[in-house]
Amino acid sequence: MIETADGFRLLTGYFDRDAQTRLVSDVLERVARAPLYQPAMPRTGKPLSVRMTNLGPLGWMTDKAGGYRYQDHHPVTGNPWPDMPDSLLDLWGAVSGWPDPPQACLVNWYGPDARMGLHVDADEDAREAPVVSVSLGDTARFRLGGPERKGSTQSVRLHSGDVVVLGGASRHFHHGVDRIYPESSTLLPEDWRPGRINLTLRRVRD
Ligand code: MD3
Ligand code: FE
Repeated sequence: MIETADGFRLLTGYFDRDAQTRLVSDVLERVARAPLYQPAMPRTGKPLSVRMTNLGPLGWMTDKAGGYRYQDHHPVTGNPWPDMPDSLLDLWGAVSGWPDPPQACLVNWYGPDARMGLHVDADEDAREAPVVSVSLGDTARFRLGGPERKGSTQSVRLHSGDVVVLGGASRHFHHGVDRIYPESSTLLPEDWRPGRINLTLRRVRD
C-alpha cells in the first residue's frame, strides 16, 4: 500500500483472485446490456483508443458533437445505464470515506495498444469527493503528475485487483495510462484478452 500526503492511496491486491472473478462477471453481465462504444474527442472527432461504457445513474462520455459530459443513458442503445453491482457500492463504502454513494462507474477497456493521455478529471460538479478506481486484467503503467500540467510525474504499475483512491489534492492531479502489458494477466475471459478493464467510481453532482 502506497499513501502520499496529497491523498493518493494505492491499495495493492485489494481484491483476491476469487473476488476479481466475481467482479468481472458482475461487470461483464451488465456490459452485455450496455456495450462498449468508441468515444471521440470534442470538435475534432478523433477517436479515443480506450473503449467505454458506464454503470449507475450517470455515465461519463464524449463525442464530436456533444463533448465531455455526464448523461443518464447509453449513447448507442438509448437505454439507462445498468445499475452498479453491490460489490462496487460496498467498495466505495469501505475505502472512499465519503457519506454518499457513487453516481457513476465508468468502465474503460484497454486493448493491447490503447493509452490514455495525461489529463485532469474536471467534468464533475462534486469537486471534493474522491475517485475510486479498480484495475482488472492486464497490468498498466499509470502516470501520476501534479496540479500543473508541466510538473514532474511518476509512474506506478497497476495490477489486477489493485484499488486506487484519489482523495484530497490528488483528486485534481494530472494522470494517464502510458501502456498496458498484454497477456500479463489471465483474469479476463478470452474475448476480452489481451486487455485491461478499469472501473472508476465517482460522485458527479454535489
Ligand atoms: C488520479 N482512468 O477514467 S484510473 C479516467 O486506468 C482515468 O483507466 C485511468 O483516468 C484508467 O479518467 C486511471 C485511476 C485514476 C482515476 C482518477 C484520477 C487516477 C486519478 C483522478 C485524479 C488523479
Ligand atoms: Fe482520469
